[in-house]
Amino acid sequence: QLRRAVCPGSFDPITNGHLDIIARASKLYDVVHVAVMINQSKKGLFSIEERIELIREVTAEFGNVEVESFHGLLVDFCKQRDIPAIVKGLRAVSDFDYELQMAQMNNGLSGVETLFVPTNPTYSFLSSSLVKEVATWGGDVSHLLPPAVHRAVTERLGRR
Ligand code: COD
Repeated sequence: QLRRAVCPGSFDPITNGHLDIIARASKLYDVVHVAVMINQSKKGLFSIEERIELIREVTAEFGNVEVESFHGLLVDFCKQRDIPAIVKGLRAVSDFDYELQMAQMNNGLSGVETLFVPTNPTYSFLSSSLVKEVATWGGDVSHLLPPAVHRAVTERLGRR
């Protein structure tokens, strides 16, 4: 039986921080599912389809990553695909409170386990929202994004 895990998120857009966690998970598991969770109340810079396309492009080299979107609870995504583990990156203590709550809630709902991978310190300050803010005002974010994603962000926000 294949060992599966999921890396969930909004990925609006995927950053080098996300990619680092997915790459590390892909070495630990046979199949890594990347779940782009749909949150209607958050209007993104990229559509769900665009996010999936970008993630597929930058994870293709790993060879064992499957990307799809999901509307609903993460535990239901896991149940439907027989996924026993959620892999999350932890950036700082500021992430910890909320991540612990979600991990305990998800475990209580369905028994799914959450594994935390410590973020590569190079990316510990990195989030999709900060990237978007800095890029909006013309700041250089090229070192924080895979090249294909950087191109997409520059195109979407316009060159300055
Ligand atoms: N370094 C390492 N890891 C990182 C970095 C970084 N710089 N940035 C992000 N990550 C990792 C973190 O593990 C993070 O959780 C994940 O990537 C996704 O990040 P984002 O910002 O794209 O996604 P979020 O925080 O919006 O994702 C939240 C979820 C979508 C996972 C959560 O809301 C969820 O599970 N929603 C589904 C509905 C549900 O089941 N709700 C009940 C939860 S108990």
